[in-house]
Amino acid sequence: MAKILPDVSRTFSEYLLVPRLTKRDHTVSNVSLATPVSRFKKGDTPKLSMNIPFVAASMQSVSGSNMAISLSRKGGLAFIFCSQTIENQAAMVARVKNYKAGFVVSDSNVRPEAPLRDVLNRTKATGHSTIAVTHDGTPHGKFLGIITNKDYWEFEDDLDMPVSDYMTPVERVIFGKSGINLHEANILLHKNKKECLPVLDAAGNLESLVFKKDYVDHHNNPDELLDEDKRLVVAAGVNTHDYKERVPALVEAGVDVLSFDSSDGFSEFQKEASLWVRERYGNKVGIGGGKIVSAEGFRDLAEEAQLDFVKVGIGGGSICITRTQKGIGRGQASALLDVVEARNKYFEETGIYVPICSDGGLANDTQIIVALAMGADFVMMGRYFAMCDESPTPKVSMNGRMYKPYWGEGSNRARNWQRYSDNASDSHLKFEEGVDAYVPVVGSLNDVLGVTLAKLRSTMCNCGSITLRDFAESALLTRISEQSFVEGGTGNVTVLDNKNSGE
Ligand code: MZP
Repeated sequence: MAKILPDVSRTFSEYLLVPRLTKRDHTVSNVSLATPVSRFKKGDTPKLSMNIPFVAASMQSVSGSNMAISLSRKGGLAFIFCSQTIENQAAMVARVKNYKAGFVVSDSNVRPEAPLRDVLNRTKATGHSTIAVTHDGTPHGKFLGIITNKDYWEFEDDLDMPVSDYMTPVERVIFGKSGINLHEANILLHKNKKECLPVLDAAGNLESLVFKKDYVDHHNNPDELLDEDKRLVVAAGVNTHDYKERVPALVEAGVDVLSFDSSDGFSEFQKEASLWVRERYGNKVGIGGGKIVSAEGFRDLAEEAQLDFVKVGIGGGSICITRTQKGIGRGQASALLDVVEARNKYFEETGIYVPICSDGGLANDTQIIVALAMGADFVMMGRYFAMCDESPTPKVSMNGRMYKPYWGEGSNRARNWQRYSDNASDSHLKFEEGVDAYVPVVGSLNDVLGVTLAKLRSTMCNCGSITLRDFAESALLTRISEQSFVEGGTGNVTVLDNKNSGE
């Protein structure tokens, strides 16, 4: 006979945090938001951690390479979407990986005989104001000089004249020799008051460029997630259909962590796929998966599938209609609490900690904070990031406001990519699990994330904790009635600007 779980399915908005003793050292500047991504043994350090507990969903309208670069620079990760060809996804991964290595392969180069106009056009097209001059215009040709937008005036100089008339020739360029390390390169830039340092091999060929702006950027992004070679950490979504071809291509492109993207991850398909990746790559790449909503599902993915992290949540996503279409799912708070309990039990029994990601359905900053208090090591969000400038979609003006398109991976719009690839296996699709929608534009990731992180840090201090682990272990939550929910908004006042009225 069918069993019925004892409690109803609950959501995050049904809970409030009760403050605990704030001690003197519980200040926002002391808060660390570092959190594990890969499983680890008690006492060990996880192979992969993030500096903030946020990841962007593997969705076409959320996680392209721009989002991946921006979020990794803030200390989180965006899972580059897998609903595209393997080649395109691998190229996006490679773009993030090559974004900034300190030593950048010069991708804007000209020959000395080229007209000045070429430099101008290239600068306009790429935004790069510094262009290397090599004998053949290639990134590793013989280095002959450098030209920047300070060397010419667009409306004064003759744009048909050769670049060699305007460039700073190699004899007058400060350069580093092959083998120089990043610290030494930055010292040279600083001492000589330069913006860009070419690095040349013994034969005078261009190897790479080092920019002052990257050094400054790094200092402005102290939480940046970097690998051992000082390249950005990059994540990607994968599926259980073409993983034998897709995963090798992504690994080749430099991916650090993968996540199986499936609306229901409690399956033998995911187990098989995960074990295949593990057998082939060991711990070289992290592997997450899901989604599940029960202790039983967690145990299967943690123990049998050996996943690094497990995603929790079915049907809560803002664009998701799985619950109404198929009748499966569970309230996100109930699912998370159940899975966290199972994870803690697993940790006690085995000494292995498996991070948990609460995926989807977070409607505001408060719900993010409650999810972390309930024991999620990090949260995955789609809508939140889709609204930012860095998501891959164009801005659209509607009724005087700016919006961006946002659609589910289970919508026909997302699934249609296969029509344009070799694999048209979904062309028989009969029903959708996601909708096609719009979300308001909220601005840059930097600003949006800045506000959320400030609220999170402040709440953690109210709750007497300065690490996420302590926050989850000591959190005291209360369920709220409809009346107390209303009490939480403004009361009996006329609000001038109702943005923060709680309504
Ligand atoms: P949200 O942050 O927009 O509420 O939810 C994002 C999450 O919804 C994703 O991480 C993914 O797990 C889930 N998702 C994506 N597409 C669909 C769909 O089409 C979906 N049903 O449920």
